[in-house]
Amino acid sequence: MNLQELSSHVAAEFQKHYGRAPRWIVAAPGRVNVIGEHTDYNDGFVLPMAIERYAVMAADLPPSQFASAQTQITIFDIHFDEKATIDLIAPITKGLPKWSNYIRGVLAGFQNRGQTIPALDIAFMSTVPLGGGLSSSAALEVCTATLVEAATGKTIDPVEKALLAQKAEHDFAGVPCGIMDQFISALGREGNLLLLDCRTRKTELVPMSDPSVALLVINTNVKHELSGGEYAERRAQCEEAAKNLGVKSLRDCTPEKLEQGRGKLSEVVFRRARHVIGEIERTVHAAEGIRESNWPSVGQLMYASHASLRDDYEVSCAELDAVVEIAEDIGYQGGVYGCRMTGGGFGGCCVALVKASDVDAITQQIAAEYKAKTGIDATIFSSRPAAGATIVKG
Ligand code: GAF
Repeated sequence: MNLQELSSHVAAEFQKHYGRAPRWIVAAPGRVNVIGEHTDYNDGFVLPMAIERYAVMAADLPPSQFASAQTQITIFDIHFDEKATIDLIAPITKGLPKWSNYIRGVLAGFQNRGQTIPALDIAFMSTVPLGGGLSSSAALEVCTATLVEAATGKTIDPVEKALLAQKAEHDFAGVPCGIMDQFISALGREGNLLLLDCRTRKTELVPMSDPSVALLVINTNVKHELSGGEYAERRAQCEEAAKNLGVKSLRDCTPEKLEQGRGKLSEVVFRRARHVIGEIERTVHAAEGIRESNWPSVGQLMYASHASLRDDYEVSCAELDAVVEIAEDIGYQGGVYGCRMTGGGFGGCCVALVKASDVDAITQQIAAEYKAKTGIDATIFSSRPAAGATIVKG
């Protein structure tokens, strides 16, 4: 479903559920990170792209005759046929159902800015796969923030909006994430990747418009869960490395400096730091490679990124490794330039850079060989770089 079709579908569901047409429709995309993994919370670079998979909300003010509805937000989750209500009288806190916390967190962020949030009736649906490492939660957060902007008529700076959404993830979902996912969902531009310097928060668009290449997203359908503790543990190990090496963050460390300081780090922490320092370099080079359409070079950087995430950072899993091995076997001759796991890891998706003319053959081969190796059906799709959050109606 493209965004137009999805928006129409959500509007129709709103009409069915609430008995009238929505006044606003807003959308925010998920993302795939081309390269630059676990670098955002180390002040490094990331290179994500917004994908044509979206969280969409249709909304209206509640009818004025329902007094009780004037102080609450009602959200109807179309896919799961489930309803959540959020009371606006008191400061917003965590609650049930669990998914409503992403929305609660963002609304609380607006409350903290002193913004009055209107009562709303909302219908919601997302085509970003859940637990697939494609930032379904960031899409929901940024979508919520965009709805508040539409309904109040007050827009906020997109960088502040991304930070507000990130704080929701920290405080209401318990994941101490970096800033990549919310940034790309808020600031993505059609036809472009976003090179984000997570230290300065400066962004640079990197056009990805060469019709001869495509990005394939391969979902292992092994669920990833970042609130399990491993993500927080990796983050703490990076902080420990920076502290022991005497730098503000790993962004300030070179491979030489790391080697000199090796004795100050445990073996595991050394490997974590080696990944981050190498990955920051690879990301900058990959952005150059994309600008020059040097696809073989970008592909090699993607393979190197995967090896480092698998061996040094230890956030891959057997299924992600299986996909990358299959892609490597298909190789350049078969149209694959490079492949790597994407996102937080421990399951979720791989991203592959491929020749556009070979997309169908590669998709079929990866699906068949992945099934044979793991017994699991992969879900594979390609996406052009999509735009960030938008107000579709209103
Ligand atoms: C998750 C986090 F939310 C991001 O901030 C980032 O750290 C990513 O994992 C790893 O690169 O998606």
